[in-house]
Amino acid sequence: MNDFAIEKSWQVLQTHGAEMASLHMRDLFAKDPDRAQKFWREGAGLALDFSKNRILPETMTHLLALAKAAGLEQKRAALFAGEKINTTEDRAVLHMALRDHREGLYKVDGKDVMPLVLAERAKMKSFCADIHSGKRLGASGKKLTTIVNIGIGGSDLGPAMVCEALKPYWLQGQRVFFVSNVDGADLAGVLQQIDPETTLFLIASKTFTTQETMTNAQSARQWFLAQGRSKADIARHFVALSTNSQAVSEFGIDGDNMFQFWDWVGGRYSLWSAIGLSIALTVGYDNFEKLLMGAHEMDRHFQQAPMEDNLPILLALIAIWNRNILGMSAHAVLPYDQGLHRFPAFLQQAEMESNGKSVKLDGTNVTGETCPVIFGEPGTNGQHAFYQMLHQGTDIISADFIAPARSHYEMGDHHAKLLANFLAQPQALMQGKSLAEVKAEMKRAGASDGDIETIAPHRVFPGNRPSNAIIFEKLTPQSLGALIALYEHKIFTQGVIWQINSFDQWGVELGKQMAGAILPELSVSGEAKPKVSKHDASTNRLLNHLNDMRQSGA
Ligand code: G6Q
Repeated sequence: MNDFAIEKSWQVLQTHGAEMASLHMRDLFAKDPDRAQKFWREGAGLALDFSKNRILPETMTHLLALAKAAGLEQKRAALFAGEKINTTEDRAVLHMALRDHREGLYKVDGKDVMPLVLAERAKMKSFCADIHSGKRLGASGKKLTTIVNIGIGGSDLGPAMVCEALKPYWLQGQRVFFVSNVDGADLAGVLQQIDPETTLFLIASKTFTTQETMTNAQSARQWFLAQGRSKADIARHFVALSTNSQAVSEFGIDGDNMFQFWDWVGGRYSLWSAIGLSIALTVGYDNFEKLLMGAHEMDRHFQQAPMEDNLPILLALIAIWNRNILGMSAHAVLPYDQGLHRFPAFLQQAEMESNGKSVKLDGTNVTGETCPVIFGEPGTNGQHAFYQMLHQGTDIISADFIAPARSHYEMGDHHAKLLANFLAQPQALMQGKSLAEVKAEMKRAGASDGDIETIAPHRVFPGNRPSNAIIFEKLTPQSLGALIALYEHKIFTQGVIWQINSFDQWGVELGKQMAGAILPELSVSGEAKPKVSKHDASTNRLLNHLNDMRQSGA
């Protein structure tokens, strides 16, 4: 990393950005018949079309120079070598080891982590086999066919997203539920649907101290006992996925029923670890392995492909261009696949918790912008909701359109219609429709001159709105693994360029602390509480009013 070279690269990009401001992608496509070919890359079973961005080949040259100046290659090597790149927590970042099988490559403090990884994977495999074969039964001798994962954040979003995406692979008779919110509605809603005799609870928490998870876990245990089950039965129905063996044993789960992972697995990068047990139990261990293999293939691609052909790097650089040079503050993730309906929520955490930072690794403030707002919904639903703003809003929002060529649910022309929309939306965003075109179209349709004057401006689409398209053959465990890892490495690459630590999350602490202070002041079950005046006036007023309402039963 060379500060001077970085600064210079940013300047080159700013100048280039100003030159590009007046160009319209429509003209860029018209001028260059090879454009789609030039900005198309493939890797790990995925294809990326980034031609519908406001870029020229030299844009990519300048962006790649920035990545080089920021030391991306060295930092990537440090990541894979297990260096403690999460400096504020003094931790290595090695989720890639969880999807590899080769020993001797991933070391923390000089010690190979693979024997531990492989042993835990073997334990998960045999546990799944025992559950699925009925060798391990519930306390009353029934098969455990319902999985309830209790966890939040990284211990929920990844496995929940994957289980939804891999529904066509669910083992027959197997069901899975995810409980995350401390709002009792979440747990209550699941408890209504399950039978304690056939349910296996997975308490998924890296720290085993998280308020929401511990509250839900305690309540689930109470419910289980209240259903006529004994304390001795708990061992057959509760399993822990954690790094904290002491807290797990204090909760009453013994070592045999605990699956380990390690501090070098970040919460939002943990679905590949024991945190993925809900996935393995739902889709079968072999499919879980295929998910790991898909991600591993992307790891290899990220490590080995030249930077100019490297999917995660390209995706990151385009995002940097849109965010830092063209000033776009939001990015939409738009999967045209119902199975991926939780993918935007997953990425919302992965990207915003990782890169929503404003202090650099050296403790100084960042000077430009970092992570944009990430949001999204599956297509075509989003089209009937917020796409209006994507097409005609005052903010320009970049987007990733994601789609498989084939569906697991080929039914008549459903998938062709889905794909037609997947193709049309980015096309419309890119091309737009000018006032002259709108007027001509209205005239052809027989509109009066008066109508044309009043309505035409509302029907103009400025176009020139950027998007990437990511396609693959089918949503399988393997392609899903590759897709998730693509984004993980995109996030890493952006963090390197912004010079921030993508792997801590101090921003979630303050609210937690304050909630801890407020909790004792709240009426738990309608009991009277003294008036509170020690907070800011707004918090005092809200708290006192809530207590009044809780006490009066209103
Ligand atoms: C993820 C975050 C966060 C974490 C949850 C749950 O990277 O650290 O989302 O996963 O707060 O934490 P536990 O797994 O420790 O319960």
